[in-house]
Amino acid sequence: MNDVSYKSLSIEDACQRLLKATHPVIVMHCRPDGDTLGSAVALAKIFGKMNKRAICICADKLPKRLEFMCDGFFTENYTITTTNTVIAVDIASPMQLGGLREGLSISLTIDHHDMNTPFSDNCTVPSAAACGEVIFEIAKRLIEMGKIDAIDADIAKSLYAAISSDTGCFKYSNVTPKTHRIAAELLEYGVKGDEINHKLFDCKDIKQLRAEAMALKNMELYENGRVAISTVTHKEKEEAGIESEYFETAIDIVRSVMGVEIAATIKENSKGKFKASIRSTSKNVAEIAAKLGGGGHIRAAGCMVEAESMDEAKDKLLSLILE
Ligand SMILES: [Mn+2]
Repeated sequence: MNDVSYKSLSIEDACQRLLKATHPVIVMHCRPDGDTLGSAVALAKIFGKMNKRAICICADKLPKRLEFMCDGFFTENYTITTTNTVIAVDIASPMQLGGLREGLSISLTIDHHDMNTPFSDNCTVPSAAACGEVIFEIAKRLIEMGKIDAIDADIAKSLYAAISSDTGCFKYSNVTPKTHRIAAELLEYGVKGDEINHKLFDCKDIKQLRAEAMALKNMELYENGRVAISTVTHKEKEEAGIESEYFETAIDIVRSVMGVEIAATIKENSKGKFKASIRSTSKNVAEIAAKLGGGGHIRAAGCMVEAESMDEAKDKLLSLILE
């Protein structure tokens, strides 16, 4: 992949690429979230308006809580040939293609991450809170070009879910006035925001709640309560019968403790593989993650911690946080 320079595309360029696409296959990032799924499904619906049948694929299984967003476009049974135009959404680096990394020829990536490792020609809008905002801009441009008639309630629903998902229900620091303007417009198209937000944020699988309870039970505070770290070992997960996917929101419990400025969780994904998620209200945690070979945003980052035991992983991370 070295020595290849990929083009940065404008919204207009991206639209031109979409118009030329044949048998579109839309790829989501591994460990899919609401933004990658909502963006992919919205784009598939936009293709539908241009009489192209698109499918949405992912290296990993969809978490149960997001299944309501699929609308029949997500599939696990597919073959990709040279006649398919492959488009990636919400993917910042080739790593995030997961098991699909080998053998996929991606024509276009539509994304919003500021720190990225390009792996195809890409239309990236770092000011967008969610990839869903970029897809919205693309839909608006396609309307101006006369290529689709409108953003209907069905497309609007997917875009709204994507944006709400990546902004934590419009409450993270990535939210801009424009985010709200787009969301307001989507509501005008008939989206039931309350229903979507209930499904995304208020209703949790019992396993997810048990995972959050475990995160709280295992949480320890340092530095007079300014740092909180919670751990869960492979053994603990197995004994509780809770799979890794249910621990995605455990970090939110840890960071919700009053006074905590830096929150982290360390999950032992499989034996000896320690995955850390770090959140901060002040310190640059992307730098901490980078020291361990990971990355992310200033306030939200992640990495793998090389260690023989959970205690060692925790000590390593804690000493970097306290530096
Ligand atoms: Mn996103």
